[in-house]
Amino acid sequence: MYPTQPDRGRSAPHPVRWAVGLLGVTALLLLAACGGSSSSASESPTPTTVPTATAMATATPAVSAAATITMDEFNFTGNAQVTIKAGQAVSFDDTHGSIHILVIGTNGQFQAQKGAPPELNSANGAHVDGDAVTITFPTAGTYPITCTLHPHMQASVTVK
Ligand SMILES: [Cu+2]
Repeated sequence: MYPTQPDRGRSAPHPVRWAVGLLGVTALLLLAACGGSSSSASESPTPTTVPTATAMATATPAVSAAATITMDEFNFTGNAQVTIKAGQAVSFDDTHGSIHILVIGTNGQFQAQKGAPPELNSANGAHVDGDAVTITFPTAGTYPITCTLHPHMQASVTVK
């Protein structure tokens, strides 16, 4: 019957509202799906890297160095004159596996200096034995550093 025609005309906006409603629901479902998939992904056990002996040996030290002074068997190599800020640390790094005994001073002779790090401000010195020793410099100053085993080795750390 034709009398229903006007009714359909008036109800014309409804399909539009339905479409909008469906879009909204679809968007919500997509959001829910995304949230669900991401949360399940994070819950799924992901294989973590098993720490190897090498990784543990090279683990980051508690104090990270602001500068690195490298050494070989008998010498400082590269830049042995570094400048850091008070409270920062220097890594004394021997990649060749040699032994050095680092002290404040020159020509292999320890000479105490006020404000120097205690590790270096002692005749016993800081022992580098095929590794890297990180030393914090708390006080501003210029600190000459020598090696008692190799008296010609001379480095300098300036702390601003
Ligand atoms: Cu040395």
